[in-house]
Amino acid sequence: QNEQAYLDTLQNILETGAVKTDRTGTGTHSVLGRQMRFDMAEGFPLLTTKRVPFKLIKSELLWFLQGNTNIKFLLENNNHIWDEWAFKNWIESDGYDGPDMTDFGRRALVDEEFAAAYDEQHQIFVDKMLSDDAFAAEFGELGDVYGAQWRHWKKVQGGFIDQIQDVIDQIKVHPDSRRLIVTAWNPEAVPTQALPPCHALFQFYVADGKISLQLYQRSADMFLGVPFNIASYSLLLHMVAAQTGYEAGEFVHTLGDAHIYNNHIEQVQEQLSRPMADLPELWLNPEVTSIFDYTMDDIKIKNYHPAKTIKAPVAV
Ligand code: UFP
Repeated sequence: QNEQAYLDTLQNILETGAVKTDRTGTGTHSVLGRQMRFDMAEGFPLLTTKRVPFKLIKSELLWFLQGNTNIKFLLENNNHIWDEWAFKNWIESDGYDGPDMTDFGRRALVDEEFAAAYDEQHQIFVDKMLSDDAFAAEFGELGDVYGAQWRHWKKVQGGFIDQIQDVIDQIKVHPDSRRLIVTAWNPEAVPTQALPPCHALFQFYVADGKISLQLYQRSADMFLGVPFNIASYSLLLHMVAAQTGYEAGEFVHTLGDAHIYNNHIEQVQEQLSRPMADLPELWLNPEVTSIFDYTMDDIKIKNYHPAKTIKAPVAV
């Protein structure tokens, strides 16, 4: 089944990956160029060999689709995956007068006392974000992230491009087009981006009454990031399928630098030793008539019976 493609890629990277240093200083086993295919007819590819938190995937994708680049919406949904980037805005500002938080990601991993101080400041940050609109507008804003590139791509001559609306319109009018592309990669923005887009470009493809999606992901943290990315783009595929009248076909996941961090190896081995269960099913509310109108309650996963979570440190 589908999940095997993911497990095989993990195994292959462990066996053949080059030992490679990286930006975070953690070190990886890495390969260039791998591809995994997920056929939506086999079930929704939310991994079963460890629990993947679908709620976070759902709220993040809705956030992207809103064109929203302020983490307040995520916090309201108890989603903390983008917190660090906004937290950094705050601690580097004049308004911050707490203890020094420079390089907090790395220090929190190695220094317990610092980690406790960080947790405290992080909690203060989250509380302020949720209770103070002006604070949220100032420090919750991430700027050039997916929501901006997908929905408000800045034109050189002024004005914006809504790539998601445009691609959906194109799918409806020219389903056989070979230009059904959305790009997040903007070379002009890269030098000033804290995290240049990992999922850089994707393309839709229609044949035999089915719509498929291929993603080019330039950099892939196979253990922590990729299980999210697979589910997120499979969900997007289902939503676009529902809004264009096609059946959801395949999600084709093409990876650039596909790596396993050195501090994830035991976790990967644990996961590889686990049996797979049947994949769950996705339910989308059929009454929603625009891709921009889905809410948290319009998207549900059914019959998800994963093995338990496997914890691992995030490389920052
Ligand atoms: N990463 C993912 N998927 C994502 C995301 C990040 O795998 O959706 F946002 C990982 C890839 C890499 C790191 O390990 O985050 C980004 O670092 P870099 O920019 O150096 O590639």
